[in-house]
Amino acid sequence: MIQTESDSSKRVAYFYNRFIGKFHYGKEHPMKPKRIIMAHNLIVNYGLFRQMDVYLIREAQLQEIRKFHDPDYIIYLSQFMSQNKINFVKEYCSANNESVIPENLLEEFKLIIKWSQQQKVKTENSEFKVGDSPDNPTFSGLFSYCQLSSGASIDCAHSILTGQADIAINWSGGLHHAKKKEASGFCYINDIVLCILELLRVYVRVLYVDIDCHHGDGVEEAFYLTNRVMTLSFHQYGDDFYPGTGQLNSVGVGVGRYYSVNVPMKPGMSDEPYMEMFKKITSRVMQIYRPDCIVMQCGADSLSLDKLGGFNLSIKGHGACVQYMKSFGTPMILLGGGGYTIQNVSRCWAYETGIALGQQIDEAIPSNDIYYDNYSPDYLLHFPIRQNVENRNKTEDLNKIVATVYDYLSNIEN
Ligand code: V1P
Ligand code: CA
Ligand code: ZN
Repeated sequence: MIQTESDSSKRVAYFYNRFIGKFHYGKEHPMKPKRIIMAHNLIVNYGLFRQMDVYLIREAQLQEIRKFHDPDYIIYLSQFMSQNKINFVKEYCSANNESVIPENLLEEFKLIIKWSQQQKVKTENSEFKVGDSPDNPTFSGLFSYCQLSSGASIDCAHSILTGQADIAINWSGGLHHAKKKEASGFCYINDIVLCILELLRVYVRVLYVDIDCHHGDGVEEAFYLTNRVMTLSFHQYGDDFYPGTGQLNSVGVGVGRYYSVNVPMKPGMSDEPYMEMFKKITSRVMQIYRPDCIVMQCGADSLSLDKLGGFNLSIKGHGACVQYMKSFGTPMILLGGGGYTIQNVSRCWAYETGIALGQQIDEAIPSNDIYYDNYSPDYLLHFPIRQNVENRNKTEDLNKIVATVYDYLSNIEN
């Protein structure tokens, strides 16, 4: 392991709970929570966890989720809480033995009871359609999965706000498509919005940077009308690529005008042109916006060979974006997101955990890793990217995008 920076003194908070990896969207579904366990195992076996403060992820409480989501939508989703938990709560509350319930959970438990009673009525004529589309199936413990993913992102915000960490990491977060009362694109609860809302209790300006191959529509929509959050998404766009939003001219509305930045690109983007775009745009954004904190969604479906995304980035190229944002020295939260070739996702997030710590991890995958076989045939950290892939973005088109973004940003008063 090589120390890459003199300032490896950054305090890093890392949030993990192995239960996250146990949830299952279904056999044919591309989203595999198991990749979070795989990334964690690499992080442990590379010895990175010893240099971080490792925290157990807790479930976000219903009141916390309500800071963004519609109460009826939460009631609807909470029916997919694990049956064990509901039985446990009912048992204690019906025995009127509230003292047995830990005090900090009492209010939460009372709400669950109240809501589970209302549930039947609410779900029978529900306007919510979770489970109707293959993208957002219902599965056992779905709501607990959402609570864990968002509990960690909220706690990332707390660890930054209390000064306990300079960088906080939640690879089980980054679910950027969830809307106030709608699940979409594999996302049900928007942990990122909840995290940013927590930061806004203290900070004046938060910058959101999204390098997932898809447009960060849920986060953009949540903050479209405000100048206290600037959202910046790099994504594949066109030919019906999901979700179809994130055009260059979607810039925000009202006081939020020019605080939404979109960088739509065609398939085939490789490290060099991607990094050039990324640096040109983020450097100008940092100079003009001067955020108090950066929240970065590190979706790994922008890597080469992803099953859904069409970009052609290497892990080094993806990680260079994280390194570049870190170099500004602003407090930062790193979240996961998409990523569908799971052995590359775990490689990528282990590498980026190293970047957060200022450590360049070894090229050889640790042989004691229980997922070692997944890294065949080379058992190396960096996988070979697709060769002979055409980058369908012309240099002049990319330059035009940068010029237009600069033009939009020039409307922001310094
Ligand atoms: O394209 C669609 C649906 C079908 N249209 C009517 C819309 N859905 C995509 C969703 C991609 C979500 C990406 C999430 C993230 O940004 C953040 C976690 O990475 C989709 C695709 C696709 N190729 O784009 N769904 C599926 N594939 C899918 C395939 C098999 C089973 C279930 C869903
Ligand atoms: Ca994106
Ligand atoms: Zn994605």
